[in-house]
Amino acid sequence: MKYVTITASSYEEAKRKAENEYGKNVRIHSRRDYSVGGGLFSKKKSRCELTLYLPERSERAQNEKSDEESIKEFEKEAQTPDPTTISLKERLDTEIYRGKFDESAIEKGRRISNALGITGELEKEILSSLTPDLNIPEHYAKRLLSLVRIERNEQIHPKHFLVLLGATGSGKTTSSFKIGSVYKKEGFRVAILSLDYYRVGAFEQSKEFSSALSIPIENVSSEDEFMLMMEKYHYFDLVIVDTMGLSPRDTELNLKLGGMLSTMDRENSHFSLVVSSSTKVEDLMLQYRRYEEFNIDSVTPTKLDETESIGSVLSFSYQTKLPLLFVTNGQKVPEDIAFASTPTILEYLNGLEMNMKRSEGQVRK
Ligand SMILES: Nc1nc2c(ncn2[C@@H]2O[C@H](COP(=O)(O)OP(=O)(O)OP(=O)(O)O)[C@@H](O)[C@H]2O)c(=O)[nH]1
Ligand SMILES: [Mg+2]
Repeated sequence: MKYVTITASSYEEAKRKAENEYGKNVRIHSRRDYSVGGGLFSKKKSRCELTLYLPERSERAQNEKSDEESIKEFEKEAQTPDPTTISLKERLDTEIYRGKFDESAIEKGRRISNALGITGELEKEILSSLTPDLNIPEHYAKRLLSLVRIERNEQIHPKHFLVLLGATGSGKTTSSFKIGSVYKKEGFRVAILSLDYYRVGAFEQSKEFSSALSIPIENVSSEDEFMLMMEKYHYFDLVIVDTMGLSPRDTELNLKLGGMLSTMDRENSHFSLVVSSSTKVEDLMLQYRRYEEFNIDSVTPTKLDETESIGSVLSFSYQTKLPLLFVTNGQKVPEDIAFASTPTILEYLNGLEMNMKRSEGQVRK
């Protein structure tokens, strides 16, 4: 018996060389994957070294069948599994093992994720695209931005009704006036219907915004009134519906909100979930589940000025497949709002140094 080694740029190439040289039934004893080069001016090259076991002629004849079997067995072990049948994490681990990624690239990526608060599926998707030859922060940012979904169509051509839902204090009322002003400036006729009737003082505050911004507001407390008001503002371009925060305890109130919203023409309505940006992903998911039955269409993150990074909202948006509609970044009504956009998001990816041009369209301060 005899051992020889064959080296090539990939396993497949090495195996092909071995078979050309020693015949189809060549027996692979072991395999080693490694990289060479990778200095300042050259990329790393991957190599695969196969050690072959060459039986003596007589032994080879006897073992012909078992050679074939052992090759098959080896191949089963050595090949990367079918990517469609394994999880992202397994694929990443396997590809690190095979030398396609090096661990330092992934480690750098993980550090960026931690700094930005990017987690879950979004993080895995970004990390799986990192290779050592890339400028990691720049590639991270580009990949991240390419995965963020933005509700452009609704921004430009809003449906007749825009319903703002979300936890108590998330910023629904202030956002409804901010959004109303954005479209009013574009020449839209805008009205607000407030379903926040039950709280003392809530409507008074809204009335003040209403007269300051010349956006009519109506207080609605029953399904009949709601239908009447939808009819009254039928000829307006945009009717924003400001709702009360669902209460985990007050089921009667929740049913009432559900009842009123169920009277809406869903085809002409867009439902956006208003969330505070400083909320953890797990808590955002809880909020989402509470409102899931309403078939939410988008997410509007608020209070960007109060958070270090927009990461948890982006992870949430990716996980739930909810595109971003607006973002708000301050208490000033109507100024502190912008359409969600790539430049706006870039502005809030603190800690990420990028060679990316920050273009116009940032959140107005
Ligand atoms: N810093 C900051 N504060 C905000 C922002 N948006 C809203 N707020 C503040 O958050 C508080 C709650 O805002 P509201 O608009 O009343 O929230 P809401 O969702 O209507 O609250 P409920 O009606 O009680 O459910 C107010 O003090 C707002 O000024 C923002 O973008 N940044
Ligand atoms: Mg409110």
